[in-house]
Amino acid sequence: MNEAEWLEAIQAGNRRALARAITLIESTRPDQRHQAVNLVAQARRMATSGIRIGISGVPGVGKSTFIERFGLLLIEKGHKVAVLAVDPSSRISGGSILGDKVRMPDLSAHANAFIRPSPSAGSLGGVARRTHENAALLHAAGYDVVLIETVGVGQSEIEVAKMVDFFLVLMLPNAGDEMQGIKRGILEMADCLVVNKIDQPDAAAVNRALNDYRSALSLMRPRFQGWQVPVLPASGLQGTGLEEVWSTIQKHRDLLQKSGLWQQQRSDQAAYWFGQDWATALLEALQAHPEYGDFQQQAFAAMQNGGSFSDWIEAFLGHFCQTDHRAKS
Ligand SMILES: Nc1nc2c(ncn2[C@@H]2O[C@H](COP(=O)(O)OP(=O)(O)O)[C@@H](O)[C@H]2O)c(=O)[nH]1
Ligand SMILES: [Mg+2]
Repeated sequence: MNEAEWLEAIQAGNRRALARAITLIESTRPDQRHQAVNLVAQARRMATSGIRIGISGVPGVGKSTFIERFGLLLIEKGHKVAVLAVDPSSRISGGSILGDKVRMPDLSAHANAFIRPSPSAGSLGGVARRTHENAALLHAAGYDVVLIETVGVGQSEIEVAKMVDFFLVLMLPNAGDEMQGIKRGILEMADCLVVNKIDQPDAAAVNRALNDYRSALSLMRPRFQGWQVPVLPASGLQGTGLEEVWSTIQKHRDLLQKSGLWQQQRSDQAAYWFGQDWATALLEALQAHPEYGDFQQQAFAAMQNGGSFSDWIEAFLGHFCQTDHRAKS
């Protein structure tokens, strides 16, 4: 089966073809990586509609619960929903697959939903890249909404923000008192903030949190002109506030599409991930060269004796790039 036929099968709803493609994407073998990049590039050309939504927040804030209710609501509206996760700790805990499916029992059982746990192999960069590629594939497979859950700790949020059209951040109501401690970085990335678990009894804390976040955000420069980041109350458990979140996402999309920023953000992101693949593939190709290790050791030894780093980089490029180039032409 060539790539075009493979994608045709995926588009036609063949789950085995989709599963095989995801296995390919999650492979770390260089030849399979290269094929995966081809497949994803074609998938991206085929599926130009669809939306990717990142959902972040500290562990326990209610992301998985929210995603289950939100996903079911979107299916009711006629969408097909896929859920992916970026959790670099899933290799250590090992429980992410089971955990997410157990936490989303109704969604994972639904014919119009597809849930894929975090790839567990490799670095955060590798995990994120594969999630980004899986999202493109899932759009091609007809899952027009892809929800990406990420643990709210540092770098993984930044990676997810680079692969989504809309970045949603869940907060707890009682965190309002700790506004000082909230990382400015996450507010800067958010397209919408949700104060979750408003079903819990302390209504005063909810209102305080809503006000605190609204005033904090009003002091910040908007990421997109004309978009003031909304702060919405919700309860993922009870399903309240979810309609408002969805209409906010649609408003955001309309605004960005009108100004061309939607397409701009997409192509910036595609260029970023291409750069990651490109750099990894080049490095792997160089490292596969039989003299690579010796050369690096020589450079290291020379540097210990006062050698110049840039001289060695120059020497490296001369040896591995120009000689190879000349040999081929
Ligand atoms: N009261 C209340 N509890 C919730 C809500 N959403 C989630 N929870 C509970 O909070 C805990 C963590 O939820 P989970 O969705 O796994 O959080 P995650 O770690 O952010 O994915 C679970 O015990 C949920 O039942 C909510 O809206 N209200
Ligand atoms: Mg979760």
